[in-house]
Amino acid sequence: MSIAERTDTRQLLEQLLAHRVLMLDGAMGTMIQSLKLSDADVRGSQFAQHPLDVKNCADILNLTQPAAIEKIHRQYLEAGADIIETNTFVATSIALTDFGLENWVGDINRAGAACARRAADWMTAITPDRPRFVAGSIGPTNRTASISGNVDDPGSRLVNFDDLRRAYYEQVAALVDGGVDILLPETCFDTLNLKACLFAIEEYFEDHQVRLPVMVSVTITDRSGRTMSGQTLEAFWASISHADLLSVGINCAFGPSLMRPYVEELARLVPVYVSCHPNAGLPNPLSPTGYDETPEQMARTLAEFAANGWLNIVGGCCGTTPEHIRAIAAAMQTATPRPRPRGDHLTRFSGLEPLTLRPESNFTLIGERTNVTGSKKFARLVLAGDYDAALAIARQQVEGGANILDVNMDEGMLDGEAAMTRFLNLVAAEPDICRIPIMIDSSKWSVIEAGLKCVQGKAIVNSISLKEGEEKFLEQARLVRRYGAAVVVMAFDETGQATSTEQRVEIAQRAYRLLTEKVGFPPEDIIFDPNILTVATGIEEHNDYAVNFIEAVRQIKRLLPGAKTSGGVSNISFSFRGNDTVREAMHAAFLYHAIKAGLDMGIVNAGQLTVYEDIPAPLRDAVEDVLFNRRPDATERLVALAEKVKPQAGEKREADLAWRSGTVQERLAHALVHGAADFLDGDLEEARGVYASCLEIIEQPLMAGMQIVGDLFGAGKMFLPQVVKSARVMKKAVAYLMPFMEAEKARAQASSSRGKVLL
Ligand code: THG
Repeated sequence: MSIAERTDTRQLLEQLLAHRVLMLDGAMGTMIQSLKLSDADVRGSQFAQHPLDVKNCADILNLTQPAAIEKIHRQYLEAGADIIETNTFVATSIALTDFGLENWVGDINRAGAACARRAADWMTAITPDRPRFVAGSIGPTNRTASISGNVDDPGSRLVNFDDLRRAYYEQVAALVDGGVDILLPETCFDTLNLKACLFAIEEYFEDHQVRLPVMVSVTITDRSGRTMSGQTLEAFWASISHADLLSVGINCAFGPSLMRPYVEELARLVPVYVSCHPNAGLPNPLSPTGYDETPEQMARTLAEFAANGWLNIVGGCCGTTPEHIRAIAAAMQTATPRPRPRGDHLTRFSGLEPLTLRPESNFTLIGERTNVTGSKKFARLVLAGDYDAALAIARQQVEGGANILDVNMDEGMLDGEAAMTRFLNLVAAEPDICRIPIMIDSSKWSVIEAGLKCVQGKAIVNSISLKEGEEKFLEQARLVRRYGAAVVVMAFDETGQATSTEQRVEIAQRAYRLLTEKVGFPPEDIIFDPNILTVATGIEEHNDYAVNFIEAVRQIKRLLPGAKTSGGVSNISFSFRGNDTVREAMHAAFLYHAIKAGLDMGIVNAGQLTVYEDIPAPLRDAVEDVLFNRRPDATERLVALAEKVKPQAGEKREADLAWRSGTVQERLAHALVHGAADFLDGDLEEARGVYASCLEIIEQPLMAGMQIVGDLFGAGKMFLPQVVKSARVMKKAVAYLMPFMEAEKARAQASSSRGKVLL
């Protein structure tokens, strides 16, 4: 087949997929085992003297027993397979090293592709109205890029992204050379391995000006529905949704029945075709195939999946035979293929878990403290190599409500690439941290790229810009896309940093056009940062910086559909370094107005956000005078006020306890709004003396407090993490009251039954 013909395969497949469920083949390994080949058969003459044991290397048979492999392919084609998979699951240099066959990658894959090609062409000649296809099977290798191979060092890796990328490139090149129609990375257990494979595939396509359809299949090894490397299915999809895929599916795992919820979820989730090729049930040593489901059982379950509208491509994995494929194919005769849904074009990021920005989503918080330029403490720890303590800062950002973690290692004394790699590999070993997506923050492209090679989730690159011209911008954007990340674009161009509203918006428009038209970047993966610059510096040109940012956000959101906006919030208040009271008031007020203008996300000190409503009125007015440049003496007045609210040097900020002098109702409301449980028990005890019953305490002061929380949240004056803290305090209060309520109930029952006796 010529390259042009192969490039048309996608179209042909899509036509077929529109009309019916296409059949994959079944297990290769199961069929090979049934041949009961001797060691000498496996080695053939070519490998008779090979120094290592190759008995368990099925892929060597492409060279030593090609007729046997071709025959298995024919059996599957006769059973009804439209697509057969090459016998090349192990054939990367990484996995073949176990057999000392790492130098045979090209031969094994070319021969594997040729066996399948001959079989498929033979069958297509018999049934010319029903073309058959060859999918090049690409396994996950036997190493994992997201998990340490050394229990004593969670940051170490036996394989990295570049090793995998190179190995996959070599395999892909040989498979395409050998004549496959489709590439099929399957049994993915670590999304970072898969991302390296997809990267290599794109690289190969670009180098050779060719494009083959790509099918991807993941395996769920965990009954909670996660991949081995810990991602949920939705997080997994976010990680690979950048790739130009024909289909996504699930294979291997525990057989069709236990796959049910995951196939259903995938069918709902992805706007590409869905495949499923399960094992023949659970392993069963007593069964001849080693698995416990009969062809009829499997066909029944898969027919039901198809009837539910979940399937486009179906076949079998471990333990399945041509009999299974025949039964499944018969069951698919009357099946209607799953209609391919339209994409929803929502912004999606992921760590182990997905983060989807929906129109109704709350403001997204990006934790700023894991930044060597933004936190002296973090810098000190990283420079000292105390990564455990550095990780604690990341954890504290997550616990403080960060939805995304910004990581920056730009410090002159550091090897930025090495520090980024080390830190992100350690983060990957902490499920409570790496459940959220990572924002890789650096002004050095090499550091960003080092970071991208460490994250299995869908990350965000922070940042690229037009500072060095269009060519560099486009080159970096293409790479960001190939790594599967979203991107922050700063409002810089060849002339420097944009400060006026017009400049900020114009640069965003120009970047948007370049990204969407020249790179094929989806708008929802673009995040514009129109520069949060410091105000109240005493320099007059700076006075409009905050207003200009807010206005630029408003216009970008209106003019550039789908794109998101973000900014580094703490920048705004650098003039008040050392005075956290004023800084936090500035951040809260700035955010309140910027979010109203459409700001989607912000880099903040998570856990250290003040509620807008809590800023004392005089301070809030002085801050807003500055932010909106409302009077010429705004800065002077804020500076004067700042002196009064400044915490004394060296003194730890005292918690303001003025609220303790309110009524018990006011105190309970305060505790709820601020998520403060320190005085809760005492206040509840006092309330028990004031209110008639515990139920009344819940129904009156506590519910009234939650009402305030709801109102503030509705008005955009509280963020979700703060509301969660409120809910926690509410739960604590109810738990405190519960035993008293039980006692009240018992008393009430006792008195009512006494009443009955008296009657
Ligand atoms: N846009 C984008 N990325 C960014 C920024 C931006 N990344 C970096 C920065 N700006 C956002 N992050 C921070 C982090 C910390 C602070 C400010 C911005 C900060 N730190 C204290 C200070 O410097 O006073 C440090 C105090 C301490 O050491 O504890 O204010 O705009 N895309």
